[in-house]
Amino acid sequence: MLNRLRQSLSKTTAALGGALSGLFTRKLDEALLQEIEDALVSTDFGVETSAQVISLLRDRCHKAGRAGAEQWPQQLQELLQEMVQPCVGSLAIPASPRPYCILVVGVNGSGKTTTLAKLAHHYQASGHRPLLVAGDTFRAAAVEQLGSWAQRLNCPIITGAHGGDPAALAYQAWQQASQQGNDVLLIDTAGRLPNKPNLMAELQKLPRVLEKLDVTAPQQRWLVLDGTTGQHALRQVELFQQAMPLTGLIVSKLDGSSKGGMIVALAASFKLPIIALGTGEQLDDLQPFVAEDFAASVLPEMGSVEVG
Ligand SMILES: Nc1nc2c(ncn2[C@@H]2O[C@H](COP(=O)(O)OP(=O)(O)OP(=O)(O)O)[C@@H](O)[C@H]2O)c(=O)[nH]1
Ligand SMILES: [Mg+2]
Repeated sequence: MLNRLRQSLSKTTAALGGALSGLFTRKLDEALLQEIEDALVSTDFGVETSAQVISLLRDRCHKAGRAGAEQWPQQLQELLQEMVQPCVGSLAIPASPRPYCILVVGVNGSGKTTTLAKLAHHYQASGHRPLLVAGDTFRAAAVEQLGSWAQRLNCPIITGAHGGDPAALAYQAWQQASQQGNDVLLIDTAGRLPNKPNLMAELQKLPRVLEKLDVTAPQQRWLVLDGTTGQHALRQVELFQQAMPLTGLIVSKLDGSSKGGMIVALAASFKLPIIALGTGEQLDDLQPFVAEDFAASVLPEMGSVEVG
């Protein structure tokens, strides 16, 4: 599992390892702390989170005395693990209510539809009976894209008229799921810029309509973030959160040129659960977020470093 995560995140996590390479054998002092901070900023930790990490690392290593100065890479790894630990989310679905509604939102192209297919695959494999909802009714290609995943998954899908109201479709899907015994409703939505009020108003209508059927629906509102967008993701979280209280984040495309620091920045800035990580375009490229594995893959193979 760790190897798999390491492998999938290898490009992402190599970024910090690369930026820190050459520093591991040095003892910690203020000059080195500055260089570590630069490495963090350059790998998408962002200015604020980098400063926070450095301040915590300084205190921690200081407390550990001489050993602290030498073992700073281990201290840094533990620190990163502790920072992301409170944000470890879960894909697990409680025993009730039924259907359990998961709404997926995000900007254009962030990976929503692909993530939804991966979620359907995951829930099928864990014994659930998902129903896909093609809530991106504006582009025929979007409906076709989800439809072809549904076919591959042999998973039922509900689609509406082109340009139809996504909220009305979700309402209809909830009723169908409840009649036909589908326990998980996976609702796709059109990509949207969160600074466009009319698009956000349309998104807000979806939970309002579902609440009429079940006051607790949709139980999950997950924002899918493209892992390669770095610090821009933080602004997206803020804006989507203003429109609709989010219950979790999924970071996609971590197999690409992303730099893992944004995950730590997300954890430090929002305290929202990180539900899973997308690490490719295939159905099983969705990994649970495990703090220890993440920290281990961000700073790999330090055990062998000799401090001089
Ligand atoms: N490498 C990689 N590509 C991904 C991942 N997730 C999605 N993609 C690709 O990113 C592109 C956009 O993915 P979609 O799932 O269509 O994104 P979307 O958010 O539904 O896009 P819109 O509906 O247009 O807003 C597609 O080419 C996907 O195959 C991932 O984890 N890794
Ligand atoms: Mg889509």
